[in-house]
Amino acid sequence: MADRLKIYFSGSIRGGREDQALYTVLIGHLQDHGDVLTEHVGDVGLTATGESDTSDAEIFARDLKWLRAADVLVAEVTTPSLGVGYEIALAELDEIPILCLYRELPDRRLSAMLAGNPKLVVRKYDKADEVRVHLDDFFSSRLNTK
Ligand code: 6K6
Repeated sequence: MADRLKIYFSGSIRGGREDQALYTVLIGHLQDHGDVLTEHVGDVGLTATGESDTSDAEIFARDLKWLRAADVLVAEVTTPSLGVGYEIALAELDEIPILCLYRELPDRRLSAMLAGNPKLVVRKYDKADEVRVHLDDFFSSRLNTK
């Protein structure tokens, strides 16, 4: 049997947890396509200002290792996050295929550094279930590039 894909899911943590419940749903959809290395991003117990048993240096080293091992990066980019932007840039440098998922909101506009980047696949959606189609397209068309 072929190895399951390793998927790095990026979503805001210290940038704000407004979309935490949505991340959980998206992670569930992603698990239909492979193993999500970063399931904790959807964890309701992980708050923007909360403490964790793991130091920032350990989080950085662990996440970097997972990112470098990933076959694909999928990022929810509606809530702006320095960490998510950083992970996208690293994945781009490592030539890991990247899908950015974005909800259009009246008071938000996606950074030009993502919206204008031809190396990224950026897909807009409204409800979480609409993402399934974007994931099907992305995983069927992009993954032979690595
Ligand atoms: C506990 C309380 C607050 O934060 C924690 C534990 N932090 C993290 N745990 C795991 N991954 C993290 C953590 N902080 C950032 N990341 C990584 O950066 C994740 O892979 C996210 O995709 C991204 C979020 O960055 P920020 O800048 O929004 O935190």
